[in-house]
Amino acid sequence: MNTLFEEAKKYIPGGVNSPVRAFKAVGGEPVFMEKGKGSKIYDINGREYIDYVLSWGPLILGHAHPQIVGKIKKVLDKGTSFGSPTPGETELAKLIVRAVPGIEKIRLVNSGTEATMSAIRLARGYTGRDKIVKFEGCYHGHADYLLVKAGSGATTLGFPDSGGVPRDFTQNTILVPYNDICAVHKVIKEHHPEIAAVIIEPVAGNMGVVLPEDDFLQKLREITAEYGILLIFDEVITGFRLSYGGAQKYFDIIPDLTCLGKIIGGGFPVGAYGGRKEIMDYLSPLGPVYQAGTLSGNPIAVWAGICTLKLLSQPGVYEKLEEKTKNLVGSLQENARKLGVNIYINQIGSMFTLFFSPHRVYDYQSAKKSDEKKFAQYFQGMLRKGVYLPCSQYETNFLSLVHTQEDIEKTLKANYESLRALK
Ligand code: KE4
Repeated sequence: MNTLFEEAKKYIPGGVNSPVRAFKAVGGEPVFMEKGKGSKIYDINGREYIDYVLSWGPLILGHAHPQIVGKIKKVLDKGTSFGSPTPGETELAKLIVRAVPGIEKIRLVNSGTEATMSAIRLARGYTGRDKIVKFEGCYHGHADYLLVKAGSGATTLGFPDSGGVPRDFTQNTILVPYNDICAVHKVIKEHHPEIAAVIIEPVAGNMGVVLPEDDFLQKLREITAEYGILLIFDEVITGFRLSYGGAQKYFDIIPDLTCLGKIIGGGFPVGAYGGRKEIMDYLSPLGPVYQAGTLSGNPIAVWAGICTLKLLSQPGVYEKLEEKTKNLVGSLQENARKLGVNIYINQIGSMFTLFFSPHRVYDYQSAKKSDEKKFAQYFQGMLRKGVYLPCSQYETNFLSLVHTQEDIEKTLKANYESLRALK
């Protein structure tokens, strides 16, 4: 019995401040962590794990990067928040504008949820239209109208997928299957005068990693532009993960609005949304679309973000990350082949998911064919061997710049033994 967990559950619903952390999908009780250093994370008993969660994506430079810690210690001495403009906010905004092709202006917020919620309000304000289109299996944070599940049929008006979301809050949300450009065409043909935006994870990370097929993003860009519908790339995960300009640079597809989070905060709470000037200037105090935040752009998170982006802008960073990840994934596939275990891996850049499925995974329905029980057994096996994976089949594994060859070899050994134990 984990007394810390029992104690936490007395005061915090489910003992966690974000549901996925409760280990519901993998059984057992969550591990309470106390510190991180580089590619490692340590639980309260000092046990070391190789970390592939990296705080669900932000820690591309690893835990407690000395240059970030050093910078933040200095910034802290000057105070933590002023509720006024500060030079650092302009510095971070400039770095992002220069890096991300689709962003001419940007607004900092405090989470990915705030970023997507605000981008959608802005799209509605700019177009004067109410409906949005999202893709099944994509997660964009917990704004009411985004917590929707599909009804019957391929393209449907969303139904609430959470308690507390009134039915009519989801009336303007249309769901289509990921990678299904025909379904998108159908919806747009039918509803285009009312559709403000299409929002998508350009590489999905919340049904496990699911890649956009061939020219799916290109066709999505073309049809939304044709009907004056704003294309919103939710790059909370892929922003500065897939490349220094995110997925839009990696695939050379430019959205109208981009949502960011995770990496740009360097481990502190930051989100952001940005896009073309004429859209962004609809925001208060210039325009009619309101959005605000007490701690938006606070100096601690901003300087952690600046430090992170400067380190990521060094030449060769993303090539190194992708090569290291490809090597790991190739060996994971080899282990499974040798053992005759059915797995399907999607990988891009330094993100990957090992699906316990013999089938190709290209959308939510195919991802859901995975054997969740097998995944849970595998997760627990890896945990016992000192490898800390995301505690759900439908999440993304991340590598950092500081995962070593020794980490990779230890991971492969643990993987082989954990897969063998499933047979
Ligand atoms: P936050 O509000 O959790 O900062 O961001 C929401 C969000 C928006 N868009 C994408 C593509 C995201 O992945 C997220 C949050 N990601 C999840 C895990 N994949 C965060 C982990 C959690 O919910 O605890």
